[in-house]
Amino acid sequence: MRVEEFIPTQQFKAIENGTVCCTAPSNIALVKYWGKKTHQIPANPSISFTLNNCKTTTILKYKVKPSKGLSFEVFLEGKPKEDFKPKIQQFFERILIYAPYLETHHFQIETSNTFPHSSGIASSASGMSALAMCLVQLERLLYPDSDAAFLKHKASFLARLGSGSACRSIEGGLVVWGKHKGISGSSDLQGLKFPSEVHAVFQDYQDAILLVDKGEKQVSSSVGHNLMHQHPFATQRFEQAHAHLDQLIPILKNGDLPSFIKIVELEALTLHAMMMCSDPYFILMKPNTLEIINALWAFRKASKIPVCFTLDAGANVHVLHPKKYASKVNEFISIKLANYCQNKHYILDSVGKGAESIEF
Ligand code: 2P0
Repeated sequence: MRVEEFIPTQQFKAIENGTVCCTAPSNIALVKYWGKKTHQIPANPSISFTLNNCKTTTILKYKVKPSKGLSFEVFLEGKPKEDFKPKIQQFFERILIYAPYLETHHFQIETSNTFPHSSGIASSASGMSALAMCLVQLERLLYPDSDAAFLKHKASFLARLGSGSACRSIEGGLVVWGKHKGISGSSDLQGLKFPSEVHAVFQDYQDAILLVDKGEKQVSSSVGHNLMHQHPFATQRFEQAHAHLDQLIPILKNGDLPSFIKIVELEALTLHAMMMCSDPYFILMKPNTLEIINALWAFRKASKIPVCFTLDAGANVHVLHPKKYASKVNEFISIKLANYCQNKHYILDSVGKGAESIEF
């Protein structure tokens, strides 16, 4: 789709006030998005598993107002959340051309997460995708002729402008974002449900999220993305991401887990290697991140269970494994790996279905 197709051409219906509600999950990238061009265009394609349990629910209340301009309030778990406002203001400004009704209504945004806000789990992916889903639900009412499939594309398109990785949280299962020559329909503008055949083992893959550090990150993802502009290894990295996606396509079809593990772990370590050799350099892993990785490698070697790790832009470790090994892996986590987590906290998650609207 082209950008222009997301700009409404008709006048929207007048609706005085109302409420919509949506829920959207977080996602975990297998091939990472790290580096972007202007207008939230990724420097390379990425692919992720949509999660099931780590979710944001957003209630959006809207009311027509007499004068034009952006006007909104934000609440997290029922309390006013002033520090969320700048990011939402920027989001609304970016999408105003695609959502002109933002200027004619006052909005009350009430959001809550199934995971603790300070857990280090990317709440921007689930938060921005839940908000984008709410906006297209409103759009469905304001433009009653809108097509449901178009609105799903638009939710992902809008979510990307809030936070890049959020565009991968609208659809379920495996989602690709960014143009890739081997994936028909892939686009820099929005996420696409991975269109090729996926082996049964990946349909219900498990992700145990080990909460190594729940504190605020020292370097935000936005700063990290920007550091890829002058990065000495940027070109090679972006080429590597394309190559990894090429290699993953047959692996996702045939369920070749050793090859899957090699790419996923290499992607995680490359992401952090990029951070460690940017200017300025920084480290988001903590000593316990490495303790977990080493313990996991020893467990995999001894048990022959095809379990692997990936990392987000933080110290937490995502332990990925097929469902049939969940009880053995979870036992290992509770006995051994939980000791490396802050307050022994971890979250058991799995591949989920994506964002949904909820009758309110
Ligand atoms: C990803 N991350 O693919 C990568 C891997 C973190 C590490 O996308 O600036 O919050 O809002 O577009 O999406 C985190 O970056 O950045 C991210 P913005 P975002 O999931």
